[in-house]
Amino acid sequence: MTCMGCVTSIEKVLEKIAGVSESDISLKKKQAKIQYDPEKTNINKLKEAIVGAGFEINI
Ligand SMILES: [Cu+2]
Repeated sequence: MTCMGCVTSIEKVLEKIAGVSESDISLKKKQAKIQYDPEKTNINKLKEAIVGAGFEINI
């Protein structure tokens, strides 16, 4: 993740996932804060979506 384009891409991917209420991605820190409903989704699904979009993620 190196620019605002990447940030926007990841946010769009996350927004499409059912249960995600908020995503706050920091380019500087290379961190994403994601609020989600654990009954509707889980961290593995979020991870798969981000990896599927072509990004690396460490949880
Ligand atoms: Cu980029």
